[in-house]
Amino acid sequence: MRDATEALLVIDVQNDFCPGGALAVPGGDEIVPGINALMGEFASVILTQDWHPADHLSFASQHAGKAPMEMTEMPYGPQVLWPDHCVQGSTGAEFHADLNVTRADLIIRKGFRREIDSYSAFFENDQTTPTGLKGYLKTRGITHLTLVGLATDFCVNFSAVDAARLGFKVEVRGDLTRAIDLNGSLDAAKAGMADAGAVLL
Ligand code: VGL
Ligand code: ZN
Repeated sequence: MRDATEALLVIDVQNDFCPGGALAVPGGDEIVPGINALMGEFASVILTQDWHPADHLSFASQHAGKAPMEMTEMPYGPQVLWPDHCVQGSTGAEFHADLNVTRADLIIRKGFRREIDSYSAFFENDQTTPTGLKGYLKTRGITHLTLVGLATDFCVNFSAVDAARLGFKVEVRGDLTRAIDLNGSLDAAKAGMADAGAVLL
């Protein structure tokens, strides 16, 4: 067992990001057994849950003439338009049925404001609106984070970069993530994590 300064942060292991889901990440379900096993090493396990209102502005369906995976401009910058996914209360928003959610100390939901998407577990996509996770971790004395989950190049990447910038020691277990890989996003994510000092194992 690792000590109390270390936590496992499990990003968005939800039905919609697994095969058969609305925004399926190839092999997204393959990582669940390994994540459950890794939970056994950590005293503290934190889960994130993508949690959008049905009319969320990251959905292509909210933009006339736009298709999923096209880009738009939001007040905070460029934004990928996604298929409707992880709608609050839907089956797609639930965690994968085999994920050991009982081990979670905290479940942090994100993306619940219609106007702002939120990839990172720490800040929404405007890069300034906090989720509160930083305060939770700091007040518990947690300084080291291991990240796993979905998707490597979006929510895991943004969470890892923000965590490293906030001063946490960050390791991403690449074998326990899977990527969307849209227009070079995986290579960009790897470079961005390395720049920020997040170690990709
Ligand atoms: C995610 C796209 C949209 C993720 C969430 O969990 O990586 N990607 N919403
Ligand atoms: Zn989302």
